Amino acid sequence: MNNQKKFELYKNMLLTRRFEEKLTELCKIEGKIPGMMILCTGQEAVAAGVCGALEIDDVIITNHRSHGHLIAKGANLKELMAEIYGKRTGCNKGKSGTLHLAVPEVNALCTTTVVGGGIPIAVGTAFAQQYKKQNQITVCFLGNGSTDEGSFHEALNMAALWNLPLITIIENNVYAGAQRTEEITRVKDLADRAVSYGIPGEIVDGNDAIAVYEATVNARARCLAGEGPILLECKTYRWRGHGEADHQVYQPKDEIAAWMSRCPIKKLQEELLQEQLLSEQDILNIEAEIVKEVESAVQFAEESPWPAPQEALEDVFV
Ligand SMILES: Cc1ncc(C[n+]2csc(CCOP(=O)(O)OP(=O)(O)O)c2C)c(N)n1
Repeated sequence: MNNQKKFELYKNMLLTRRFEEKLTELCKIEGKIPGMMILCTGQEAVAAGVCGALEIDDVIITNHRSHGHLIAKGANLKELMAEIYGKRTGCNKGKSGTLHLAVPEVNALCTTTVVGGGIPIAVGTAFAQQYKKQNQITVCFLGNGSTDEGSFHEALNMAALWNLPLITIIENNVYAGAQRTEEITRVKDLADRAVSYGIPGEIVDGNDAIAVYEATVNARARCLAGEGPILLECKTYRWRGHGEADHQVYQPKDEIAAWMSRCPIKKLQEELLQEQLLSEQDILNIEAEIVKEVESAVQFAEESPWPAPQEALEDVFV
């Protein structure tokens, strides 16, 4: 992996972290951000590593924990922030809010909050890519909870049977809502579920952006070689609650602390320092640049107009 890519992964993770930290502040100020707020804090290495291995033409289909995926795929930060505010300048003209974001310019086609709802859509886009002989693949991001849905099993079976260019990323962050994985399934490693469909399933350290990147590069090459789908289970942890209104009473404090000590951003930062690819001063400069970028996204969103009521039915199927 070249040094440029390592910087890119680092910056991407940091940008997502600072963007979401800003969202945690904003959603506590009444009237700033409407609706539920779901963050991927602690899981940034999965988003950066996977999307860092993709080309812009590759499609991603994501779920309710999508900010990191969209930022890493190259979404415009100002338009993303404006959308989360519900403003007309947002990437979906203020109609999606945070939970249904789509950024078609970078082929982030769909965020669905229906658990397990993304994978049948991803089978559709992967089928189209194969049918049209496009040199592109589809990536579907799912939480561990979605692997207990029927849609997951039907879709993977079909993708396997048709040899589709599909990478399924399971972000196993230990919980689905307030339930631990072991309360829901006896399967310890969700990557094992791939065996049922005759496709490979790999376990990846989801807090190691470089490991995630390399696994995705290999998986993508496999898809493009026509060898069919693959499942990657990225083992990670969500630092925050299911949503920002969740007080995490069911998450043991020492468990959270143990995973926080394995922060994916700190990990890569230490590696870059050790390899002398970054200096302490570079870290301060990158940090300042990112904080500025987030602040200007907030300013853009604040200053943007609300959509007019008569625009409510534009660009939607009714
Ligand atoms: C079909 C369906 N069932 C239930 C819900 C309610 N729900 C929203 S998120 C969630 C938990 C999802 O857990 P997981 O897939 O592991 O993703 P995570 O939130 O951990 O990233 C549930 C049950 C839903 N949105 N859709």
